[in-house]
Amino acid sequence: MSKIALITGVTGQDGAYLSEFLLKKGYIVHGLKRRSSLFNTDRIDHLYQDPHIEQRNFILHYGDMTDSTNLIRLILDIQPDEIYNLAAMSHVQVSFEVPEYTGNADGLGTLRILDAVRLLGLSNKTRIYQASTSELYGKVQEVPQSETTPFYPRSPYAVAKMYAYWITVNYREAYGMYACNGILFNHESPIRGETFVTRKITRATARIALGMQDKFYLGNLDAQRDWGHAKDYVRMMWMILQADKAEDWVIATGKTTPVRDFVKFAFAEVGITLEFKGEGVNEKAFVKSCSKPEFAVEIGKEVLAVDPKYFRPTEVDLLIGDPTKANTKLGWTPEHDLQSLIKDMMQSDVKLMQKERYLKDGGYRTMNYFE
Ligand code: NDP
Ligand code: GDR
Repeated sequence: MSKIALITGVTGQDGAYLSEFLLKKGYIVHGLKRRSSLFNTDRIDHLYQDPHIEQRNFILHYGDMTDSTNLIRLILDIQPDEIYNLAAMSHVQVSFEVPEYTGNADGLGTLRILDAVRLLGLSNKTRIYQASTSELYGKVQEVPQSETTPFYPRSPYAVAKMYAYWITVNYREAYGMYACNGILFNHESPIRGETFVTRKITRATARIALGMQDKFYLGNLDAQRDWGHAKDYVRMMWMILQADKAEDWVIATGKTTPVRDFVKFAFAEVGITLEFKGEGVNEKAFVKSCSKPEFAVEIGKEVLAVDPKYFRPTEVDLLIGDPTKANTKLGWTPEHDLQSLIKDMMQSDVKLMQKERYLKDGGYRTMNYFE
């Protein structure tokens, strides 16, 4: 018998990679997607199966983390062996703009899943993975951060995720449910959302290298993050739910890098060396040299400036995780490092931008219905 999984947030970066991973393992995968006025399934379109096929193993349902009755009905119908609760308003800066919604979807949404499983009498059957985050650590208390490091959340997003973390622990302790937190540090990929810093950098770098854009703007270049590859991290989500005992786990690479260096490494992938000048809001990056003729950018050109609008009211300065527990108890080791992650993202974004340029040059790019 195939195992049945329900993934909330199936249309997101992790939802897409996890769907692929579980399908390859022979699971029947159900995904929760939101209704939107435009298609929002780009990342999982290659997995789509016609609803007229009888024996489908990838099935999508409309739903929302703010809608309890919808979640109860779906869990009742699906009777999942495993739930991966990945759905969230996941952008830290945006959470300052929509704090109440973030609390509802990211915090109470987790409670809705846990309580649905309990109310439906599935506590002994359904294992639950909660997408917890290194943002819980927030203001630096100790480094590296491990399962025992105290939390100090620094955004409405992190505060909502803190509720989700503790309600998961509480349902495990109160009702004996198999419910786990994966405290995942930043993980990226070619399908990372375009407004997260890594993807913003790789997209802009590709466009600048191809002569499609002059410069771009970032916020805090000093922030340091422990960046891994999403493919490695979704494998870990599954491993967490296969462990004998429900526990909480830190997943990280154990290395940290400033945003500024990520920029340097991304440009290096297209043969461009950058020089940074100035400090704080006046910091800028210029092209120092260019070794790949196909990406010839003028020497001395300004390609990056700081825009304070991307600064956060409260910032998380330094994240570096200690994955010792996952390494030793679950045998997890990542296949990617930062360099291979950046290479993967850059190759993908260069290809994507080359396609975009080709369509634009051919006059096919404009999709303005009002022209
Ligand atoms: P994404 O932003 O790429 O995906 C989020 C998903 O949640 C999307 O499918 C989105 O739908 C869905 N969603 C948002 N709000 C709701 C809602 N109210 N109801 C139902 N679905 C909703 O995030 P990632 O894939 O990067 O992250 C997955 C999870 O892991 C998130 O919970 C995130 O907070 C957490 N996390 C991520 C880390 C990372 O570095 N990527 C690190 C640690 C934790 P739609 O496509 O329609 O917007
Ligand atoms: P983060 O990721 O907040 O760590 O949350 P993000 O990529 O948004 O920011 C990382 C760091 O880069 C700095 N930064 C910028 N960030 C963005 N988005 N845009 C900019 O222009 C920019 N310039 C500098 C930020 O200030 C920050 O310090 C991600 C999300 O996936 C969360 O859902 C997840 O929980 C955490 O990772 C772990």
